[in-house]
Amino acid sequence: MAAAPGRRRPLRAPLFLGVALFLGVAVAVDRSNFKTCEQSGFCRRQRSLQPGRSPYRALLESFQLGADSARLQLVNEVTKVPLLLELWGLQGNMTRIRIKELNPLRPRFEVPDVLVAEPPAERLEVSGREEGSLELALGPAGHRLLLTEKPFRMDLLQGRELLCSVNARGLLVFEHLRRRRDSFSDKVSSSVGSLWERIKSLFHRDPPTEPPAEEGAAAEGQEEAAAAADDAGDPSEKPTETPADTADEPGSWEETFKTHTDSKPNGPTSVGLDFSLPGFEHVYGIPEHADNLRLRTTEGGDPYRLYNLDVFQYELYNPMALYGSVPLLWAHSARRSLAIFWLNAAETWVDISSNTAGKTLFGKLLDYMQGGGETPQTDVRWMSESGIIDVFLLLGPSPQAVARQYGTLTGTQALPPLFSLGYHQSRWNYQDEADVAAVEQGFSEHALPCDVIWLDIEHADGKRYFTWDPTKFPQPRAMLESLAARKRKMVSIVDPHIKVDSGFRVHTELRDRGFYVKTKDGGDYEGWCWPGSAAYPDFTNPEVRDWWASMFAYDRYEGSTENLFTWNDMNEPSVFSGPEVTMHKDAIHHGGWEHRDLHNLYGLYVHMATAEGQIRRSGGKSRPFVLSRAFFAGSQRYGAVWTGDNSAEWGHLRISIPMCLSFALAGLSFCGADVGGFFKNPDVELLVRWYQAGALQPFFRAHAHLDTARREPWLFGEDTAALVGAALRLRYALLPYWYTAFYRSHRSGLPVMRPLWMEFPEDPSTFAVDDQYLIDQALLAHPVTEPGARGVQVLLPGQGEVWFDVTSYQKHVAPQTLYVPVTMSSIPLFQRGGTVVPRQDRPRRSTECMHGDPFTLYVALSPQGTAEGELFLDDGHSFGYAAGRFLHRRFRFAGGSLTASSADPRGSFSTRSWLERVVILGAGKPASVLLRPANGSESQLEFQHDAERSVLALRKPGVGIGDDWAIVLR
Ligand code: NBV
Repeated sequence: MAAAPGRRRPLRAPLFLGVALFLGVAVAVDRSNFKTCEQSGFCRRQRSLQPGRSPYRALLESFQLGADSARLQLVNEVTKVPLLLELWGLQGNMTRIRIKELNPLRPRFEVPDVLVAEPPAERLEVSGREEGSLELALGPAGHRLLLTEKPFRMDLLQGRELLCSVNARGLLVFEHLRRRRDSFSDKVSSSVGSLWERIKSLFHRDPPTEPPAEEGAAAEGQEEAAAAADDAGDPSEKPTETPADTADEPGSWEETFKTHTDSKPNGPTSVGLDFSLPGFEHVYGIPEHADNLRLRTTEGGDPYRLYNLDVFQYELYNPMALYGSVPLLWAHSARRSLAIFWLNAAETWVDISSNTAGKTLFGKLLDYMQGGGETPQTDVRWMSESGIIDVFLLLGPSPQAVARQYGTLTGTQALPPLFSLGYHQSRWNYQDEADVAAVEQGFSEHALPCDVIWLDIEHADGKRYFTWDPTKFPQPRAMLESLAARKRKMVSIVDPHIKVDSGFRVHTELRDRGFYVKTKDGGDYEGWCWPGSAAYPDFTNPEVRDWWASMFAYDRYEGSTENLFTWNDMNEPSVFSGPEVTMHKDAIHHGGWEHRDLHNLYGLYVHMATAEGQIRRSGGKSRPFVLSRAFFAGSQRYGAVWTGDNSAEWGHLRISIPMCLSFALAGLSFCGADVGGFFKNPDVELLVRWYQAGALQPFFRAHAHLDTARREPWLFGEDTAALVGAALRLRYALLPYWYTAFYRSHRSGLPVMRPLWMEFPEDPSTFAVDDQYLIDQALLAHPVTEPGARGVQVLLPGQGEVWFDVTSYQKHVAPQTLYVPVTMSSIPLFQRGGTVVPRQDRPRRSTECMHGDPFTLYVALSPQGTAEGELFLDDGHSFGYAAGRFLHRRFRFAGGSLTASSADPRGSFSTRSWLERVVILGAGKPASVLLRPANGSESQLEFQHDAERSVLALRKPGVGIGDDWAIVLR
């Protein structure tokens, strides 16, 4: 079935025509639509400053020690503008550094609503003082912060080990707020026009050939600069009018990109800072980029950009910004992990450099032989357009500790409703109610499990979200009820751009209440998007979020029912007519903040308000499911995210793994990529491989562009349907494990999908792997992502460990790189020896149908003959678990016995589910097997032993899944 011709409305703006014209044609991203660092005024300004010449000095005499924080002033010796530095040693091994203007002309934006609470602090103590430096002891982990006066620098140490230096390269930049000089003073000051050139010549030099930061040289430069500044009068009297930094550069007070002019009424406001990480060669994180898991150095190219953008047909392996941003960067070495969380929601660029970049292993070896060589070091430089500097150093030391630390700051992954871990069938668009019914029936007829059918923008009446197209979807409630009768759900799209139409109630209410984002001139901000002219609710305003949430009440979103959930797309926000396809930076939000200050937060707020709406419509009882395209730090608290508009290409299938892994490192565990690829038509091989890979990723949804051919799994013949069916059934069988993994992530902050190095942190061979990963701790996935593959090379890590092939039960000794031959039905997946994986092996139509089904435990023995695992169980949809209505079971195998006990005695939940089978991998043949229920009499269990594969299968223990028992092998 192809898309019905002529059903798209004619687009009104020429830009729309352009968009529409290239919709069907697969071309790569039009890079000219998006800024390079050079085209982004503040990035260019900051990047032109060379290392080693910091004008900042710490005024040690201003140091004050408070109850739990320390503060002191920094002064820019050129501009004389003072900054306030605040320091905290936070509980749980974190340090917070905040730098703002001491006396700003106006308040500067500080990111709200991202931290879940003010993180509790440890007591600080001054542990040393010398001429020109001061040392602070931070909390019980033995961390010390050494503050150097001139140039200002901070070194964070643990014992004798230097973990991180701040401003060691002298790249602290704080463009203070100032008044724009009028044309008269411009003329007067033209005599000092050359001042800027003089100062620039001091600070914008070619990189020094000698290592920088010799105090003398730097101080000399600063003195020269200060003297030059003094020529222009005493700048400290009127700091905000001092032209003595980059304020006069072109683009500082107005910036034009393509046809768009940014009025920049506040002038230059950017902030930047560098962090040196000795001992670290591997850095990760800062999603979203379509790049490798391990970040690359950015010298000679653009920095990684964090600016939520709707990038049409994004390219792979580059640092361009995409739909979401999380300013969290991880560093990992065999010795430890740490992370830098840069809490700033403005446009941000991140430069990465390294002293080992480009060096071969041989080169490094040569260095070592010639006397040790340099300690490897990575330098990271953050640059943001506005706001303040607010940085958290998460000091690990283990990867798990870093993940936990980030979770305590920004919250953990929301526990998804169980159905949302099932399979989702989407396309742009299912045409009408009959189409939805046919798709639903297709899944039933082909015995393919599916939990959710999705409706894209065409379902609404003229892209008026919260409504239904009266011709195509005249009976939404009946449609939803018939899905509910089949135990399936639906998701409808609700985008944040609202059609400007005086006959549309959603619009008129928002307009009348003054709830839209405003232009710089005070009118409602309007832009072009799918509905034509559209306005954008100001989600940064809590009242607007409250109103939006109220829109999901069953009587306000007419036709909605409790099995209807939500998809927020285009929430970067996407504005077809705006600069870089987004909102003008000088648009005004609640509180008078410019869009510039908080751009990267907009999508998070949309997600937050929508999730809140779903909770509210249920009277606070049900867990929401909301998928969002844009995100920021903390978005994990509101639901799922996906990697946007990918393409039906092998490269896009491959990159879905490192993309979701880097999301996971940034706290966003519920990640997926459009299965099959959004643009273009996948061939059958790619489609099948994508289903197999998608079945092993957290959010599992097939989705496709409007102009692609239909691709429901049964349209490609029986063989394909069978292959897809097998992948779907594997997913469903493993749902108890996925659900438990999500619960564990929700509780701990640890990701569900993990890079290998998180579990094998001391093994450098895992550090750059991004074609395989772990699902929680027990399963290692290496999906096939190459066309025509006959085999895959799987790295099985762990000295002295074993792994079991989940399909063949074959045991492999680690560490090794195993060649695994594959056919079209292969989904390479391994269970780690020493773990227990719960499954529900009865194929069903949807998760709801599996409710009460029995469980099988897969016990994979370690070489020591031990294993351990968990199962979390609740009603799958309510917040009851938070009030103790859950079961959290622990299974342990040791000394020939498998025992079941409670992992958390606070929970209780009654279920009819029972234990159907136990499969023990790596077991010898017992003489007999005894079941000893805690409350009941002992009995013998039937078993089968496969000697060749050392697999012992125990039949029907029959105990309740919530019961305590022991199974003893004799
Ligand atoms: O709503 C239409 C699409 C949607 O299908 C896709 O998943 C989103 O990422 N949407 C983007 C807008 C148009 C994309 C060309």
